[in-house]
Amino acid sequence: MISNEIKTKTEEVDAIISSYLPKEEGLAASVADAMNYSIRVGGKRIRPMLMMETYRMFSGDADEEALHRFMAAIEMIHTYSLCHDDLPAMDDDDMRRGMPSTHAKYGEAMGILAGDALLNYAFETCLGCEQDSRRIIKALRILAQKSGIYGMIAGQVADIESEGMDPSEVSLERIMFIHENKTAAMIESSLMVGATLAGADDMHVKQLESVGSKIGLAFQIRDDILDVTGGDDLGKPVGSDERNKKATYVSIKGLDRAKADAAALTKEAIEMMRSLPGSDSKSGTFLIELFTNLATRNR
Ligand code: GRG
Repeated sequence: MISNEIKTKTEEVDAIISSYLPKEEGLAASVADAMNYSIRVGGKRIRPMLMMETYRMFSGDADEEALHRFMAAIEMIHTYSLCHDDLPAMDDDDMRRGMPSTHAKYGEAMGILAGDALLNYAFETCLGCEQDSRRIIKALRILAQKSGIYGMIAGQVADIESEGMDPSEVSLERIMFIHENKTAAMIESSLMVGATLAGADDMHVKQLESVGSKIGLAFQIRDDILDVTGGDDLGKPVGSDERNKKATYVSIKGLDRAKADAAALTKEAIEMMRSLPGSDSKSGTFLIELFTNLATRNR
């Protein structure tokens, strides 16, 4: 059953991430503590899991050191974005992953610094790799671009700027831009970095970018749906988008259409995956099942 496989792989991913976390010692002990809390407090570990399985689908060689470092790095970048998103200047959320958010536990200054430190430490972790290859440079470029101002940050900026708008004036096009950048860019990056480290050719990496875009969009639509319908153990309050008068994919298109669109995007992504080498391998099969699971998840 996929849920058992996900559980086993989450434990594997957790062990890998843990092995790259900073030591809580010396002058930076307090920030390292806040960084480690933010990561260890929970999370589905979807991005490193997607990276690991894509790497294996493309038959990455046995030396997985680079892969492990990039897996830890993508979770650090994702976690930094959550730390900063929860700050009073942004979403001002006191709960994240079912526990006090970083700024709620450590104070605002440390919430900012832990996020900054996680972002920097992500790249330090990748650059600590023994190997020094072209694949690593390419993977670093993808990771930096997809999390930067032409990726995740662009989505966050557009989202913040929408807050001052009347929700009825926020177009679907704008919502799609936000989702494509804020959410899908990091999912794209996970698949693209996994394949790049395994030595996949550029054409296949490009195809994975489209797969990630569709899966990322479906993942975010599901997030918007769960904000309305609730789910199991979400770790955050339900109905926050409506309370904050936030236009979402669901508020524009309605619940039924949103569900149908998430299913259609997932189907398209799966069809695209099936045309890639290794898609019938163990990892390819797992990824295809995971895509469906993500678009129908309850947390
Ligand atoms: C502050 C630069 C900056 C960016 C923030 C990621 C983000 C951008 C904001 C968080 C809020 C949000 C709903 C983002 C959309 C992406 C998303 C669904 C994030 C949550 O990802 P999950 O469900 O979280 O994988 P876990 O906790 O499981 O890791």
